[in-house]
Amino acid sequence: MTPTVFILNGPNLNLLGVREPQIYGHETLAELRQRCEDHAHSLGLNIDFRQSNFEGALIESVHEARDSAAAIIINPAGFSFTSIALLDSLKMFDGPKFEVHISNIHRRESIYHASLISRTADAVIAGLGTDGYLAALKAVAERLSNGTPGNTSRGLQQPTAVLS
Ligand code: CA2
Repeated sequence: MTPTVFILNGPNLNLLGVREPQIYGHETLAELRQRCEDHAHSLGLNIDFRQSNFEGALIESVHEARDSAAAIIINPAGFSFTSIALLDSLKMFDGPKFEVHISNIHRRESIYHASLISRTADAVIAGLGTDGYLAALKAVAERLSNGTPGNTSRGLQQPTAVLS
């Protein structure tokens, strides 16, 4: 079965491509979604791409991912720096989880430096623009095919040979 990756986007990212293009670029969220879908299919993955401005809705998506997703890619946006509740929900997800930021949060004002979500993310990609989502998808595909933790029955096939 083709594994599904949840791609979750936090508050205000619905305005991608509309506001502050000097920071976030010109691509809209709909265009990004299409690019992610195409890239995922080329990697043998399905995606479920969501955006919400509501903390609880994002948390419920993470809960849903526990049963239906092999991995999570999340751009928590402003909730990165405030939401212990979102952090707690992600801790309950056993598969690979990658945090993506379009901008390089470490080069910005100090309020953007300390992501709570990074405490549970397997990896953080920041500053690659929206290509960071594609890089995360590639990393997910590699993780799942390597059989590293998180590759459960929901993931890709187990490797045919295991070196010891
Ligand atoms: O760089 C990122 O992806 C961020 O997660 C974006 C967040 C910001 O709080 C993080 O520090 C870094 C802000 C998202 C705001 O979304 C907008 C989208 C388009 C135009 C303006 C804001």
